[in-house]
Amino acid sequence: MAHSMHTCLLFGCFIAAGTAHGQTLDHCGSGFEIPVGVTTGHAADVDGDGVLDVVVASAAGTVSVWLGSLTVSSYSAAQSDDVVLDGSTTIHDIHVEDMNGDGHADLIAANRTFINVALGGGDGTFGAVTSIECEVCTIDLGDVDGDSALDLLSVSNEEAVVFLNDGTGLLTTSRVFRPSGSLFYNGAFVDANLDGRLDVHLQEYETFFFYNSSSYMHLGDGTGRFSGDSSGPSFDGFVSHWMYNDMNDDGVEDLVLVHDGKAEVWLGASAGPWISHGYWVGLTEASSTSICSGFCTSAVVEDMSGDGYPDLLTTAWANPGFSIQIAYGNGDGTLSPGPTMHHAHGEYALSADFNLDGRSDLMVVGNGATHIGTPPCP
Ligand SMILES: [Ca+2]
Ligand SMILES: [Ca+2]
Ligand SMILES: [Ca+2]
Ligand SMILES: [Ca+2]
Repeated sequence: MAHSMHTCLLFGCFIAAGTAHGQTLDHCGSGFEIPVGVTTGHAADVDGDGVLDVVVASAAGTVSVWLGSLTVSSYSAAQSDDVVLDGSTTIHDIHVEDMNGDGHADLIAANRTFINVALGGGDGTFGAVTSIECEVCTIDLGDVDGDSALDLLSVSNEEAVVFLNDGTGLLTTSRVFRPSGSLFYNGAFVDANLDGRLDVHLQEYETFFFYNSSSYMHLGDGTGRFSGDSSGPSFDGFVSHWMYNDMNDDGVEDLVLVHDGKAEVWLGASAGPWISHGYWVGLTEASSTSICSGFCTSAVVEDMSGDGYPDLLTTAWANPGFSIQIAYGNGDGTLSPGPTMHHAHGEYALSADFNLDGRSDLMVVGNGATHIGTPPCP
């Protein structure tokens, strides 16, 4: 196994106890509580000082921005009022990216009725909001037409749409995917055929066929248009998370998906043929690993152990609170069980280096608070 014996997470360390993944908690109970956060959040440097800041979904469907300090001793609200979005419903997806090319981080957030874009002032404040109507859409961002402006993929129960960014952060409709009778639940940008143009891999949940999930690959032509679909891999049950990341360090993006208490990794091929008899054959299943013991409320792929291979961080409902579970990537498309933590919050979790010590820390969001640092002692 490629993991270091001392896998440092949070503001403390998990110290290996005999086995490569047998970590026990060495240090616990410190970190910061931010008194807001309900469903999801994001960590990004929004004021350009080199320290990660925190953007979280507040109650009442607003977004709250908290600035980290260079001393990493506290977080302060960036503005007195939260960012108010169109559609005052639960926010389930937050991204922070530069949408208008001015070098300042902008906010992209989806709630149950709208995708909102708020341009950043570079100081942690976010200004006027523009929005697109979209019912419970999940989001991915990427430049599909080569103009350097990030375009947006939204996937809802009814359709998948790519919106082109006009360069100012305004999104206009480009291409609607809507095969008849389909229910799309997940999608991601990926350059699946390695031609330098982003493609779209959609996952569809079919209740009619015994809760089977199938997938479709749509190849991009580099202008914002996509060719007809090829059937890709199918999965049993409901896929809750659908992500592309290079899991085996070969420079080709691989598919990581979570469904029914399992995480599957499908490795992307480094050369064609991509399509055979109408089927997408550029993905090969590498592993299936138990995770979440039920439904994952969140799943992110990050290198948490510092070995250069992406790991999987998930949260799941426990009673009470949430369980937070790590599965370590072994660099070949397989995952090995890592530590499981318990936390009162934890509807959503991500890892990032908040205190600039070069080690991954944890941020958990849920139950009205955001915790950054070490989880409570077990
Ligand atoms: Ca910007
Ligand atoms: Ca673009
Ligand atoms: Ca492509
Ligand atoms: Ca790969």
